[in-house]
Amino acid sequence: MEVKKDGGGPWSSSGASSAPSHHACYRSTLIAFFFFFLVIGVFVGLLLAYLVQEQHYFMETVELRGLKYDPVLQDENSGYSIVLSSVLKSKIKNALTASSISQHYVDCSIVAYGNINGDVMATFRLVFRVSKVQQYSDNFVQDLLRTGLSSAMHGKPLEVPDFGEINTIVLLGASGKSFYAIGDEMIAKCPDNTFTCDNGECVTKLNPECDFITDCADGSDEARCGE
Ligand SMILES: [Ca+2]
Repeated sequence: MEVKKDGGGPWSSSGASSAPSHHACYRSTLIAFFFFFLVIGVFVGLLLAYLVQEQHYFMETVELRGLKYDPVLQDENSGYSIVLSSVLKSKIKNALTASSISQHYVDCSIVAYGNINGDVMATFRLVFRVSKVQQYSDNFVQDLLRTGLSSAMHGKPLEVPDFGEINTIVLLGASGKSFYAIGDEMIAKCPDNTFTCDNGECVTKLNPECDFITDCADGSDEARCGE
């Protein structure tokens, strides 16, 4: 009993003398708690921004040079439409699942087929699942497609069994002023009246070189202007 009293002495005496500071102590504890929860809140917010993923859609249009257009493509149950869609989807899927963002790729669906100078034009929708903080730009997705499709074609035509082959895939730019030609090295080059960027992009604007406006996604049209 006495030991306990002695032991408690210093503690209880200091506690008694600081009775007015009880409020200050209480307040600082409150403030500490407030900041603690604030930090936790910010942390959880950031974590959610990283973890919560949402779907992002990209629409891309390609010209399939060498593959003859047929109106039956408008019927999605026709053999031509089914075969071509499956070829395109599998090539696009392979291109994207082999890339750095494979775990974010969700799906590709063919939205429409059209006729461009007698060849097939296809519009497809890509779906990615990404967090709010890592949204992709159109250029980024086009770059992935270009690299993936180039390696899928391997400089050779892409076969569409029973219906023909695709010599060159022209990836039309989202901006409409530039595009990529992918495929056979000999055929898949930019048309004569366009400018070829280092990354293979074709710019349709007249004289894009050294006009102080970046026209190529890689900036190569403005890169060698001081020389
Ligand atoms: Ca330029």
